[in-house]
Amino acid sequence: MTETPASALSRIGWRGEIPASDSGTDHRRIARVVAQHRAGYELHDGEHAFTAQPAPRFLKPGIDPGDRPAVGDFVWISNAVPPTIEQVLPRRSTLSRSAAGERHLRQVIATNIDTVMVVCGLDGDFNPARIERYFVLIEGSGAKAVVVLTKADLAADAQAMTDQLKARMPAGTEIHAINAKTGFGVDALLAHLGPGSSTVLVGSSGAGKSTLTNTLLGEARQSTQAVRANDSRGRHTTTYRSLIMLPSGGCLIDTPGMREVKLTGDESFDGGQFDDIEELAGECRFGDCSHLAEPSCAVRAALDDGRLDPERWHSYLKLRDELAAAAESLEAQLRRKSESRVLTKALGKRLDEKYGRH
Ligand SMILES: Nc1nc2c(ncn2[C@@H]2O[C@H](COP(=O)(O)OP(=O)(O)O)[C@@H](O)[C@H]2O)c(=O)[nH]1
Ligand SMILES: [Mg+2]
Ligand SMILES: [Zn+2]
Repeated sequence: MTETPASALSRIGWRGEIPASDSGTDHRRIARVVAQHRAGYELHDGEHAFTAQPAPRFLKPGIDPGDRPAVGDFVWISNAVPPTIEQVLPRRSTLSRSAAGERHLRQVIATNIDTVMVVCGLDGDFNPARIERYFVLIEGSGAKAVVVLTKADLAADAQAMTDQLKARMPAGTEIHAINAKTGFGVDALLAHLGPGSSTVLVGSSGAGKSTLTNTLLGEARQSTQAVRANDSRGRHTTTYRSLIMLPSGGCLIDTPGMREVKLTGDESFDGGQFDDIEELAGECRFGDCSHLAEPSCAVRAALDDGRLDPERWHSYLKLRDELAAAAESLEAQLRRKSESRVLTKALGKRLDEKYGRH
């Protein structure tokens, strides 16, 4: 097979120079991971879709799941049969969350994306606290967060809900109310979906991510399903993440709904999302003010006179505590890992001494 031309790579969201293959092996080329299945990876080189297997080192049990190829990755492929993913190219952004379960492992949602669209329905799905939570998750990803409010046609007053959210989010947050089915309002999203761009859709199941994907595609490629009437919940019709090339030139990653938006511990509030609250807390008389009963508490004063929305305050407290707990468990996990690496090394050394190096 021949090398992938730059024009084809740009169709799959590649920007800039094509790096030289560094290992000196012949017949290596770049492709992008468009989907991951139990049986292997689906890739695209801008011209053709094909399947590939990960190199054996990606399958070792000890490897950080975050280091395995993920949807959105640009990878070096060898032309073995079947083709093998030899190497993951450096990522320009990575969106991860903490995987469900007790072992706090990070799960990569998508890589090399420019924009994360947080999709939320203006029906019973509408939940500003959840959107705030997504923003914390996205903060350190390297991508820009945009809010897409779907089902504007179902809301009694879509504008009022949009304004309510706008008041709560950081100044300058892009919020678009749309009808994902008819495409009303979708033009405003196209600025993020041009050639060379990559966007991932996140949000609850039933929010309208696949409907929006189909509308942008102009065809019903992603299957969609009606939400339950009583709680607006979806039924997880989309079962795996997949990267799709749009007629507008950009790449779009549709994802299954997330039941849980768990922080990984790597996030921070440095993105400025809660600057106003942190500024208020800095004005309290006591540096370690708990904002519960101390005199001259600037936070309570702001809550009392309505400058600070109590829901936003609670959401901040919750996320702050959760972030601290996640950071602690992430650190413990990394410590355990480095300890076990030291132990494995020590064991290897003892065996070498006993039996000699093979
Ligand atoms: N009325 C209306 N229905 C929508 C809109 N967006 C999605 N839906 C419906 O909501 C249901 C769930 O949509 P789907 O795209 O499968 O959600 P996903 O789980 O986020 O991919 C489907 O029945 C869609 O037709 C919208 O903007 N307006
Ligand atoms: Mg879907
Ligand atoms: Zn205080």
